[in-house]
Amino acid sequence: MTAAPAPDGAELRERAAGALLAARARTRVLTACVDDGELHAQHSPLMSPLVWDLAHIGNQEEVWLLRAVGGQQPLRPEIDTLYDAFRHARADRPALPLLTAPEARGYVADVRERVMDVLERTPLEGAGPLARSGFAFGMIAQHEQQHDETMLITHQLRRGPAVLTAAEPPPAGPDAAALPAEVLVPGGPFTMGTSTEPWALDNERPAHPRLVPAFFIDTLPVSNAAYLRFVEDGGYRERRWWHPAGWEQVRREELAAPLFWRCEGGTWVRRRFGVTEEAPPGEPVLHVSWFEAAAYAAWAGRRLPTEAEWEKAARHDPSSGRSRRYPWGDADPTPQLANLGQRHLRPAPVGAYPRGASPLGVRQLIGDVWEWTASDFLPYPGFRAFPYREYSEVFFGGRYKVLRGGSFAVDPVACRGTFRNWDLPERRQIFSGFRTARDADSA
Ligand code: AVJ
Ligand code: FE
Repeated sequence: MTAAPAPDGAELRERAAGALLAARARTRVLTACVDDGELHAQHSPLMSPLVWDLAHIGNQEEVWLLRAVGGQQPLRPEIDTLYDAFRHARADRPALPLLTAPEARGYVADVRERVMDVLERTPLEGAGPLARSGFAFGMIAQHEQQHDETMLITHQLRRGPAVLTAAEPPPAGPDAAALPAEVLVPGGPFTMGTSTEPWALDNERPAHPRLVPAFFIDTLPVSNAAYLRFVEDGGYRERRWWHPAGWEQVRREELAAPLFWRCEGGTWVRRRFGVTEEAPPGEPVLHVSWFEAAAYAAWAGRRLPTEAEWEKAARHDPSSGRSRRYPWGDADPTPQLANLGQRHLRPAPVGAYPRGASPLGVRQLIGDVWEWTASDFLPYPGFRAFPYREYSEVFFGGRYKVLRGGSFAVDPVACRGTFRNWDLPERRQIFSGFRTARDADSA
């Protein structure tokens, strides 16, 4: 790591307070732009009603910051099981006796007020493992931001006119058309994961060496235009491109294009936050499953990058041999470097954010779209569940595929070069896209 001075207690406290405040500002936008009745509606069986996410955010904050860190008694012990994600499947949550929207707002505000007192009084330097460096506060800010992305997915699934708006993302860089299609990442070891990033979650730890043979990776995420060639080449009608379970899904659900796409008089249009528009050719393809991403890659004579390849492309600095926090270096993301934080409600065109490129020139690894990798979600060597098994450990084992890099919908606090997301290979409501790779020795 660079020799930045370790932050002192006041700075850690300020960072934690800022992260909590930013998360709440976004939560407020996402839960205030529809009327309270609609907060109870279920827009898809894959998602909770927004009012569940809202109170769940407050409940997790109460459990970890008021009870575990602050040593306080439960405010409302009777609601814990309602907001335990492992107790009730998402599809069943609308039928629960949930807090009403005003009750949920009151609850999260009450929790937050008390949390700010706990933050004032908790020493963050030299504290126990939960509070050290503000970890528990950072974890809860990340949790809220993760649910803010989840709630944005619910908004995307919601029918009816648009209620959310945002500025357009920047265009592709002037050099975009001249970029090489792929970049060679030399073979050799690199450091994967982290033992030093203070708010990194358990599954990103510890830092460990990985040997990654030379490979080529796409300079840019796969665009709608490229994906459309697969669609129009009959990709969804040819079994040979598909994983058997993916092919079964294509047949069962009669899939022919990414989620939210529809063919209207020979033109593909897609619905995006209540607006129907032609899928912009230059934008990264969005709302594809792992099965679709892998099928496209097979059709293109390529494959998905492994998780280790993705992280090496994003973090390895060939000149120093060091793994950095982000593709551009160790500095925190800014609006000039990556499309994050729901500033824009869509990915930027492929080739945008030239300043965010990796040393080898790979672009848009952070932000825009979550990128499916070939890899199953598994623990790193030396993994220790912290602070609770249900954050990561119960998802290990091979049912879930890893996504990397974050989308336009995720806040910087929950996105970094080491951050690992995961989902089932059939899921397509998430803000997922991909890029492809190939072995360096494959002609
Ligand atoms: C890391 C995005 C898969 O939303 O299921 C939220 C994050 N964990 N509450 C999810 C999470 C507990 C998690 N993902
Ligand atoms: Fe949660």
